[in-house]
This record gives sequence, structure tokens and C-alpha cells, in this order.
Amino acid sequence: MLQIDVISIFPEYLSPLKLSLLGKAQDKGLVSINIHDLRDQTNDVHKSVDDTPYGGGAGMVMTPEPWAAAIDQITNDQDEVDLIILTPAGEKFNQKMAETFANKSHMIFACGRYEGIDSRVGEYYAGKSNFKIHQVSIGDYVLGGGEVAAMVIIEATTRLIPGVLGNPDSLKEESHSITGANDEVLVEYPNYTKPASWRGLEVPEVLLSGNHGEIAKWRKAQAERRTQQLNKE
Ligand code: JDH
Repeated sequence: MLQIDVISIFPEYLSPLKLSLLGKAQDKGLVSINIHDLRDQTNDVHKSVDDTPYGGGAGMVMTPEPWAAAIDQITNDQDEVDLIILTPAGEKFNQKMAETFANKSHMIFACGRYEGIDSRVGEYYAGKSNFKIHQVSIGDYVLGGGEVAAMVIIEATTRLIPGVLGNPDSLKEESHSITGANDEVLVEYPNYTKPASWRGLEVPEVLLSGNHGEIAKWRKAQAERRTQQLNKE
């Protein structure tokens, strides 16, 4: 069972993780997701989690103490932990990383705000033998914080765990992607369902033919065309 802990100053922002698909996966005991409020780890009346940056500059930086208090409370020294620190400066998240994460036993997501988290948090846990640190970004655009990025990674990861996804056939289909003439991965072919005629638009004849060889050929040609179109824009 994959245990996921998420730490944030906006824990209510992460409530979709309790909904529908993931909620059911948790009921089935396939994954356990716990959300933690970073401010529970503060001792001062103002529950402060940020301070001015050393060296100057705009904005505020998240102070390390509450992060370490939260992480230490969640873990013990026998626990093998993958600590995911969301940051615009991180390694770009992709499907291969999702596949790696789906086989982990305990992941902790540190969702910062402001200009991010004091760098020593990652440095400190990198020095512990039971921790693996991953600085991750979900793409080349700037978000207000790590929460949405954590949800993206958690969704892409947990749907790969057997039993979490409703339809296991679609996972099997995903694992052998269509490849082009030069073995490159092609994007999806277009999908159609009933009705066969809709607002004057027809489903391509070949898909109604029942000729599985011709259908496979047509889909590959469509995937090639779409991939070429994407790569020239
Ligand atoms: C975590 C705080 C907000 C905003 C400084 C960075 C110019 C730094 N793919 C992704 N985009 N953004 C995040 C992300 C954003 C976060 C945190 C993840 C914690 N923030 C923030 C602006 C800056 N800015 C870009 N440079 C080009 C300086 C933090 C993310 C992920 N995952």
C-alpha cells in the first residue's frame, strides 16, 4: 500500500484528493492519503511560516523548522521515504517518473508558497540514508505554490496502481504505445462513439467496417498525421 502525506499551509486546497476515484482507492486500501497543515507545527501566536530572504530580494521564504517538525512527525527511521519538493526549478515531471513513484511505499509532498522553501530542508533530508529527495516541477509556467502540482503528480501516479483505475484495459493499452516509422512515440488517434451521424458529422467509414487490420492501419496513419501537426506548430 502506497502512503502519501502532503504538507501545505492550505490543506483545504487539497480536498479533491478525498473525492471519487481516489476516495474509493483509499476505501479499498490501495492507497492512503493524509493532508497536514504546516501551521500546526508552529509555536508562535502568529503561526508564522515565512521570513525575509538572506541576501535580499523580493518576497518571502518558508522557514525550515515547521517543515522538519512536520516531516519528523510523519516518519520514523526505519521508513523508506521519497520526499517530493515541488519547485519551478525542479526536474520536469513525466510519465516515467509517475511509473517510478507508483512503486514507492511512502511519499511526502512538500507544497511551498511564497518564493519557496529554505533550501536546507532538502539538504538536511538528503543526508538521511532512508530519504530520497526529488525536486520536481510540473512544467514551464509559474504557479502560486506546490499544491496543484502535487495533485497532478498524485493523480498521474495513483492511477497506475492496479485496482485504482476503473478500467484496467486502458492501462494495458497505454503500456504499448503506437510508434511511428522511426520508433518515435505517437500521440493518440481520434476517438468516436455513438451516434454514427451527429450534427452532420460522420464517424469515419473504416471504423464501422469491422475490419480490424484496416482499422489499425487507419488509426496509425491518423496518429502519424496528428504527431506531425503538433511537431510543426
Ligand atoms: C512550488 C512557491 C511560487 C513563484 C520565483 C520562479 C522566476 C518561486 N511547474 C511549477 N510552476 N511553479 C511551481 C511551484 C511554484 C511555487 C512553489 C512549485 C512554491 N511557488 C513561486 C515564483 C517563484 N520565480 C520562476 N522564475 C522564472 C522566479 C516560487 C511548479 C511546480 N511544481
